[in-house]
Amino acid sequence: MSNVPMLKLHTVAGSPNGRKVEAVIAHLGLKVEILRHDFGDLASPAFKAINPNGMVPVLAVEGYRLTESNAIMQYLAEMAGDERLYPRDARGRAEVARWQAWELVHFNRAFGALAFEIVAKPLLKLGPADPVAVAEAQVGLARFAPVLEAHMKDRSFLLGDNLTIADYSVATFESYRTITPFDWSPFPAVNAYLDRVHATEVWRRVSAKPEPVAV
Ligand SMILES: N[C@@H](CCC(=O)N[C@@H](CS)C(=O)NCC(=O)O)C(=O)O
Repeated sequence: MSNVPMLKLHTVAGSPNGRKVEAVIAHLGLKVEILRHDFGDLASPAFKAINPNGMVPVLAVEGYRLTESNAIMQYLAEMAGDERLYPRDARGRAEVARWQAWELVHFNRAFGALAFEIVAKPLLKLGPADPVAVAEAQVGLARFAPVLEAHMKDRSFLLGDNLTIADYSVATFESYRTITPFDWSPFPAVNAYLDRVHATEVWRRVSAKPEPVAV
C-alpha cells in the first residue's frame, strides 16, 4: 500500500483496543512500526502530547495522528481499498458502523470493565476488583450477549459470510471469556462466532502476544 507511508501505531502490549487495530494491519499486510508503551506511561505529559486522552491506540501517519481504534481500522481499510474487509456500499458501511458503535458503548464496554476488574487490576497492581463494577459489567453482558446470540444464529460473521473490520472490533475481548466470571454457556452462537474469529490466521498471529494486561 504505497499511498500510506511511514505508518506508526502507538499501543500497549495486551491492549484489546490495540489488538483489533493490529488485526487489521496484519489482515491488510501493512508495514507499520509498532511502538509499545508501558501502561503506566499513558498519563505522562510526553504521551498526552501524542494523545491528550492518555490512551492507546494511536495511529501516526507522517504529520497526522488518529485516535479511536474503530476510526483507525476504518481509515486503514479504506486507504488500502479492501472492500471485503470494509464494504463500500451504504448498507455495508452502516452495518459496520452499527456494530462498531454497539461494541464500544454496549457489549465491550461491559466485557472490558469485567476484564479490567478481574484481569488487569491484579496484573497492574491497581487494587482488588470492585464488586459493584463487576456486578454492573455482568448485568451489561447479560443484557447484550443475547443480542449478539440472536444475530449470530444464522451467520458466520456479523455482516454474513465474510469477515469485516466489525468482527475484529466485536471479538477483541474474546480471549477473556475463560478468565472472567460470566456464564457464556447460554450463548452457543456467540461462542461459535468468537471461536471462529479466534481461529483465523490473522487473529492467532496478533493474539500470540504477551498476556492481556491493559484494558
Ligand atoms: N475509545 C478508545 C478506548 C481506548 C482504550 O480504552 N484504551 C485503553 C487500552 S485498551 C487505554 O489506553 N487505557 C488507559 C487508560 O484508560 O488510562 C478506542 O477505541 O481507542
